[in-house]
Amino acid sequence: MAKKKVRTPQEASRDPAAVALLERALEIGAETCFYRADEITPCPIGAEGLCCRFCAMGPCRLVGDVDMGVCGATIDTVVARNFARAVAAGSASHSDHARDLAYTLLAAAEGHAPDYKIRDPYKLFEVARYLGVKVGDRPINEIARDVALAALGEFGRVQGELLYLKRAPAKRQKIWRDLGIAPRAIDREVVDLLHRTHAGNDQDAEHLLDQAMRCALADGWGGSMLATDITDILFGTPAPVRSEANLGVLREDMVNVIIHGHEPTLSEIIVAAAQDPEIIAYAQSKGAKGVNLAGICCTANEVLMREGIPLAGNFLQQELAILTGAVDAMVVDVQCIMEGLVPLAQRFHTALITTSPKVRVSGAVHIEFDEHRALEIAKQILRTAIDRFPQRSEVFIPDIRAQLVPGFSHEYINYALGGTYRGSFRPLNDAIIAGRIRGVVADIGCNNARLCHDENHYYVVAEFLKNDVLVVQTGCGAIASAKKGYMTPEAALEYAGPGLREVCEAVGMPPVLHLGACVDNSRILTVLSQMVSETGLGDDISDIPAVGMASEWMSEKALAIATYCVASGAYVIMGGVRNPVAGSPYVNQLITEGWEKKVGGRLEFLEDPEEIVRRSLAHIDRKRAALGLEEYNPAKWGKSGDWRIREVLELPLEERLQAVYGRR
Ligand code: SF4
Ligand code: MSK
Repeated sequence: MAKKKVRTPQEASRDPAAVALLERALEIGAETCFYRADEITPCPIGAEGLCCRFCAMGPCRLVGDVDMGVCGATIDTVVARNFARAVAAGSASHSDHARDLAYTLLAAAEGHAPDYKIRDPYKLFEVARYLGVKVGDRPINEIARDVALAALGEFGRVQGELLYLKRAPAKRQKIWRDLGIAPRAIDREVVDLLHRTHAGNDQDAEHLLDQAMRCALADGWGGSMLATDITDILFGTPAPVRSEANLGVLREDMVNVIIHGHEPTLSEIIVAAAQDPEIIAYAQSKGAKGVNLAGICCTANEVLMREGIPLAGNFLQQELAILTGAVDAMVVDVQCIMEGLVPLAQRFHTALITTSPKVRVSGAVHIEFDEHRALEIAKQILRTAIDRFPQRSEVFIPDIRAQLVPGFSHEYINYALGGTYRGSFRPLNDAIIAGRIRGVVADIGCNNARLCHDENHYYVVAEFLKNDVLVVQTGCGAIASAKKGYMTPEAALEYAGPGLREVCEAVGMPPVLHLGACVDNSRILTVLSQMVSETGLGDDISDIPAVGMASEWMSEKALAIATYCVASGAYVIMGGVRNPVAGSPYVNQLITEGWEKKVGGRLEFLEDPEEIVRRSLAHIDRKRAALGLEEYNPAKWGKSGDWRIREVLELPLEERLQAVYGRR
C-alpha cells in the first residue's frame, strides 16, 4: 500500500516555534498529532454527519442508495441528531466546569476551603443582583454563600427560566420566549437534548435543532456566564497585564511546570505555591533557580488574564512542549488533553499529572485535587515536578516568544473607554457609527491538526485588522494572535487600518483584545448586550455589525458556542474543516436561512479562509447599511496621532520642518 503523504513541519504549522519542534520530532522519531492526522484518513461518512450509532441495530451509514437507518431514521434526522449530540456534550463541558467553580465558592464562603477568598467583592455584589441575592450590609461570606447556592440552583431550577437571560437585550429575550427556546435549567436542557437524541425519540430535524439552540443558550447565558463570573469573584476580574507567549517562555535553568486544561481552581493555587520560599528552596536544592510556570490551552488563558503567567502555546503545542525536553511536569485538569501526551512524557522525563476527579489518563501520575486542601496539593505537585528536574537530558527550547497585553474583561473595556466615573461603551459605539471601526469580529476557538496550525487564525485576523475591524479573541485563537504579536498596543501601528489605528492610539489598546478562555465567550455576549443598551447600533444583538468565528475549530464545545452565539443573533462561521451537517442539505438550510429567519443569526461552515473574510466583511457592511450608517471609507482616517508622528520622523529634515511648521 502506498505510504500516506506526511506534511513537512513547514506545511504543518505557521508558528516558527512549532516548526522547530516538529523538526526535532522528525529527528528523534517521535510521533505527534500532526503526523497522526496525516496517517489517519478522516471517515467521509462521519465527517458529514451520516453515520448513526445510537443503537445496536446499527451503526447505520446512510450513503449511496441507503437513505434510511434500520429503524427508518432519515438522513435529516441522523445529521441533526449528530449535530445536537455534539452541542449537548459541549454545553455539558462548559457548564460542569461552572458547577465546580460554584462548589469552590461555596466551600470558600463556608470556611472549608481556606486557600480561597473573595478577591473581587464588587463583582460578587453585581452577580448577587443578577441572581436575586440580597446584598445590604451582610457579611461578604454570607453573600458569597448565597450567590454560590443561587448559581448551583440554576443547574436544576425547578420552575421558570435562567435568571441570567435578563442580561440580554429585551428584544432578544422576547424572541427566545416566543420560540419556546428560553432555557429553563442548565442540566435540564442538556438532559432533554440527550433524551431527544436517543434512538426512537425526536425525529424532526427542525425540532431537534430548536432544542440544540435552547441547550446551547443554557451554556452561553448560563453555565459559561456563571463560570466567568465566579472565576472573577474568586480570582479577580481581569485588567491588562504584560506577558509573553510561545515555547520560548520555558527556562533552561528553572523547573518548568506547564498547566493545561481549563479550570483555574488548582492552577491559581499553583501560582501561589510556586512563589512559596519553601518550594523555591526545594527547587534550588535540586539545582534549579526556582519554578517557572507556563500555560497551554484555556487554563493558560485563565492564569494569563489574572496573573500574567506566560503562554507556552495553544492546543496543538501540548505535545511539542514535551518535545523540548524542558518540561518537568505537565499538570492537566479537564478538556482538550491529548492522550498522545503519555508516550511522549514517558520518552522524556516529564511527569504528566492528572488532577481532576473526572479525568484519569492511563500511564499518567494522578494527584487528585481537592479544594479543601488546595495549597497542600499544589505543593505536592510542584515537589513532584522538582524531583524530575535532575533527570532532564538534552533540552531544546526555541528562542521564540512575543510580548502581549491581555486582560480585557468587559468591565475593563468599559472602564478603558469611559474612565472611572463614566465607564461606558459609548466611544466604541461612536467609533463604529462614524466608521473608524468598520465592525467587530470575534475569532475564537481551537486549532485542528488537519489544518496548518495557526494559519487560518493568522490570516483572518490580519485581514480584519487591515480592514479596520476590531478583533476580540478567546481560547486557542487568542493564543495564536498572542504569539503572532497582534496583542500589544504597538501592534495597531503595524497591522491596523487607519480608522482602527486612531481608536487604538487614543485608548492605548491593542487592535486584538484577549478576552480569556472558552467559557469567557460569555464576555462577548455581555459586550454585545452592553453595546445594544448604549444605543445607536439597533435594539438587538443581531443589529450590530459583528461576526463570530472559530477559524480552526475542532471541539464539540466550539459547536455549542457557535450555536448559542447564533441563537443570540450573531452570524457565525466555523472554518477549516468539513461541514458536519453537509450530509443533509435540509439541515444545512435549517442552520443557515432557517435560523436566520427564526433568531436573526446564521451558522455556516466554510473551509476557505478568504471566503470567511469576504463573507464577514460583506455581512458587516450589510449591517452597517441596515442601521443607516455611513459607508465604510478608510480614506477619511489615519492622518493623526502616533502614526503621523512616525511618518514625520521618517521624513528628511527639510520635509520634516515643512510638515511641522508649515515652512522650510
Ligand atoms: Fe441505525 Fe436507527 Fe439505530 Fe441509528 S438509531 S443506529 S439509524 S437503527
Ligand atoms: S482550549 S476547546 S482547543 S479553544 Fe479552550 Fe483551545 Fe478549543 Fe480547547
